[in-house]
Amino acid sequence: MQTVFSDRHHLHRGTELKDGTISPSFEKPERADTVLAHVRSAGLGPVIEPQAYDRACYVAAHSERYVAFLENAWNEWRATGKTHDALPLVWPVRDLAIEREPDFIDGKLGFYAMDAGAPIMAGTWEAVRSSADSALTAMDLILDGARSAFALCRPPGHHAAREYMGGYCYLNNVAIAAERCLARGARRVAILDVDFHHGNGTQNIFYDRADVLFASIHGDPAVSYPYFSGFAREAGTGAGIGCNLNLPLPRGTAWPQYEAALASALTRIFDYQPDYLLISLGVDTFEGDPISHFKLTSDDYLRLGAAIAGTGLQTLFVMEGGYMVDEIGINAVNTLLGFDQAA
Ligand code: OKP
Ligand code: ZN
Repeated sequence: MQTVFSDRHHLHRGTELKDGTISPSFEKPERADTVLAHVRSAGLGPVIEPQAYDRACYVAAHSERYVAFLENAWNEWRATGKTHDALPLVWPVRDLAIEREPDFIDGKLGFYAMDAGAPIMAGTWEAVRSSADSALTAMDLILDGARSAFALCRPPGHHAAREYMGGYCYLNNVAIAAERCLARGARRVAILDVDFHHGNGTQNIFYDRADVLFASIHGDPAVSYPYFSGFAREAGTGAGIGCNLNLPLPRGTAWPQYEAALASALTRIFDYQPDYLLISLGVDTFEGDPISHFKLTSDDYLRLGAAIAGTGLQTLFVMEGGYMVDEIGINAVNTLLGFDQAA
């Protein structure tokens, strides 16, 4: 299968508040470079650069004013004299006003963020665009007939909602790709999110829609980030009732229990009869991941890929999380090899 990758992800190298200090983010450039190295050494297939897409493709999944915020945030921050990463520190929770976008950048950052986990610096927008463009380019390969494609996206996207960033995510790459499918004539699209963390952003974007099925297997939000989304009772709203499937699993989940959840997600996807399958491929379900709590092994990712291939659907893989840098290349590529061998 072909991989779409842009070097421009290097323009984004964020920091993270942890243990009382600012240090380099777990979501670092070496992640994507390691995956690329394994794509090459495993001989997965050609690696190509993304095409440039119109911002209307991003606005399909996000609000116009949110995309404008992302484009302008660094310049507005720099205009206040600051040179370090922009981070929000105040949020409009519960009874506070959410009707009005603040005029000043400090307020805008909180208005358009769910947490302090999505820093903005000089190169962030350029990197974020290249990541979304990689998903769009890989999607177009599939829409033009390929059985599968791999969008090696960085930064990731599945925590980014219609109108907020968070959890290392800015534009929701898989949602933007799903909208591309529909714009190019698909009737129904299924998204399966196998990242350890619930894809709250993807759920948010499609929650009231019947043309996109969102299924996610993730750490129980009672004890895992993002805490406020991902519960089993969240099944969709309005026309989208029944088109959102959350399968939260306990800390310590290993392959046997994971496989059972995967089987029920794949059955639901098969019954939905989508035209295309999109995978939010996070490999932070690995036993050694520094910020997650499942116990999958490197061989389990071969089984994951094979199970996904069993649907028989044309499938786009979109890179999300995975933080054990030495292993994420092996585990991501094992998923793709497992798919290819079973397809
Ligand atoms: C992203 B993905 C707040 C950040 C807390 C966020 C984890 C995001 C995971 N300071 N940690 O789903 O792999
Ligand atoms: Zn994750």
